[in-house]
Amino acid sequence: METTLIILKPDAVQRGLIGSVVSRFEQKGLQIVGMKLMKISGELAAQHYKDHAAKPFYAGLVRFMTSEPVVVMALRGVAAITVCRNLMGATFGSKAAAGTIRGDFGISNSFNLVHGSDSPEAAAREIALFFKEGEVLSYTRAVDSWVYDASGGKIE
Ligand code: IDP
Ligand code: MG
Repeated sequence: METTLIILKPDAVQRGLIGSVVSRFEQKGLQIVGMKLMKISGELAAQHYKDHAAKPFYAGLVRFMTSEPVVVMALRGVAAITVCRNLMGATFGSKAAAGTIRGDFGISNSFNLVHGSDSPEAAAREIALFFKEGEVLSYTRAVDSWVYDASGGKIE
């Protein structure tokens, strides 16, 4: 099992797409283990996007991400990092495949609805940035016995 950080960006919140986007992840079988509505500070945005600091779009990205509230989620599941990136689609809405979140709900390069960690190291770092100790929960869902096949003694 992996846990990844997902952010529903200000455009998703402003456009009333929180439910639709969260549903994509839930319907896939991912478990929500952390979730909150928050406004990202300039300092937090800078830490989160530190690898992009030299990019030409960096200033606009930080302005966008700190402009209005976001929903941050920690999602857990088998291969959750790759699964979420696949559900999200390519970075630019105009290029993202139909059927993905970005492909179905957006067309912009920068206002692309959702952030997802891109590696296990990034996921651990980003979860620690956005969630305090105790805010990411472990719990059992009754439905997990139908989301995963555990009949053979291991999760498949
Ligand atoms: P990702 O979100 O698909 O991992 P990254 O390359 O990590 O894409 O870029 C982070 C975010 O910066 C993107 O989600 C998007 O909001 C924004 N961004 C990336 N490239 C551009 C660009 O060329 N123009 C404007 N915004 C961009
Ligand atoms: Mg990225």
